[in-house]
Amino acid sequence: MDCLFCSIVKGEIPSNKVYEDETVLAFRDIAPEAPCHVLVVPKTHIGSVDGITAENSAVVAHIFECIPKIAKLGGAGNGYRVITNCGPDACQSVPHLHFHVIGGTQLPAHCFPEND
Ligand code: DGP
Repeated sequence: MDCLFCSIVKGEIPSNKVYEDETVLAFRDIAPEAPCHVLVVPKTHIGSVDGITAENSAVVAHIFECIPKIAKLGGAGNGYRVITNCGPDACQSVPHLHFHVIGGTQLPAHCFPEND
């Protein structure tokens, strides 16, 4: 199966790596929306939040254990936001589960700034 983030995990496509261990890879987003914009992905393929099961959820727990360290390494000094888009209505563009870690600046209070 052709998957962009699987190719990044395998090193076939280069990435700006922030953190890596045996189950998780974190790398900088190609189109950053903040000074810190890191994507955290499981090395095994899970399509999205919809693909999380009792069998694979340990890797998701591990991702969340790693996120505070990744946020610090990525430059989110004073707080950050963790976002995952799931499915077309949420504009998920890469069908491999990933968590955006966004920070390094003051973020708007709401997802929809017009509600601020
Ligand atoms: P989403 O829209 O939630 O599926 O986020 C996908 C993100 O992936 C988007 O912010 C841009 C990023 N992205 C797409 N292609 C690449 C790539 O080749 N390298 C890197 N580092 N990021 C990518």
